Amino acid sequence: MNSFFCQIPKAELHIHIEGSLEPEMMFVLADRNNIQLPYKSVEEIRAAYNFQNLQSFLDLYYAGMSVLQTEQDFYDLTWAYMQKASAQNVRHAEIFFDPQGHTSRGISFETVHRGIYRALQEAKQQLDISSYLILCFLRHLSAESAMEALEQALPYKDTIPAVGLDSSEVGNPPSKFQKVFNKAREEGFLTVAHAGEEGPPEYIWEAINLLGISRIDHGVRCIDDPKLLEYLIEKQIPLTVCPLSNIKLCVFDSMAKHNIKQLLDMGLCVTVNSDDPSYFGGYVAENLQEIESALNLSKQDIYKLVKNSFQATFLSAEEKQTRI
Ligand code: ES4
Ligand code: ZN
Repeated sequence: MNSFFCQIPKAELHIHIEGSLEPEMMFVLADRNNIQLPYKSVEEIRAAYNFQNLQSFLDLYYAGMSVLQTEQDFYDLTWAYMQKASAQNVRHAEIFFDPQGHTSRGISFETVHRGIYRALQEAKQQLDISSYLILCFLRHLSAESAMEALEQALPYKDTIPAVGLDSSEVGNPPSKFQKVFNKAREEGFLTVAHAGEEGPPEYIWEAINLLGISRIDHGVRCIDDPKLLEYLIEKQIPLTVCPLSNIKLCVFDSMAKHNIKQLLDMGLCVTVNSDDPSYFGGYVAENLQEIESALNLSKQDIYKLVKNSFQATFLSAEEKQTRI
């Protein structure tokens, strides 16, 4: 790893905490909780991470979560990510968690939240990284299930500034969750949504017009809609792009074909993020390094990307200055 990509101060805005579960920790937690994994070694797990599309990844991602059982497990998971983020000079992180992936297995919302949030508080104290939590609704489940997750989050509202939308995109448009997002906004949550990862530009329009989003997660398929491009540029709606994720999930055939440089040159507010770093082979610094070499980015391009990352946070203007 080239130290420049590690040392440059950055914010990370698109990281699923469950997607930072490294195979080594998966074995430790499986042992601790007496869970039998369908793998014999760390190498065997890594070898299984060969995905054809988003769904083939999600199948392993949900299976991997099964080792997360206790508050301590969620703490350990989150603390490990924050240490990694600290080593890469991430100054601020906005972190997704998938409560329905846990409550559906009988783990309480409180257990999940307490473990994650305690690690974030300690990271602020000990590592000087600020963070926000974003509750993601699983879009392959019903709107009623999402509403239930929102209700469960209300007592913790002060510690969860935003809600988002993730999981299987195609066939589960943002419009399916309009009511839930309306309620979330009434309750004071900011909103984001995964859109235009595998799904069409229409899903990005829906996220903007029906869900009132402040940011789009992925959004790379905006390239197919000139009117949408114009709108995203004019309003400077940020895209949280995840280059290694897009290659691993075959959204682009190779990094050389990724459109992030094109979007940047057109004037969109694009940022670089890791998505599910354990599954996709790198944290945010590796993502920056991979696009730099594949797309011939200049130092100016890298500065612009990390500047955008702070611009696109939910921090106030004053807080942004103190983090950079
Ligand atoms: C995800 Cl890459 C991606 N896309 C949609 N949902 C997700 N959940 C975790 N990673
Ligand atoms: Zn994601």
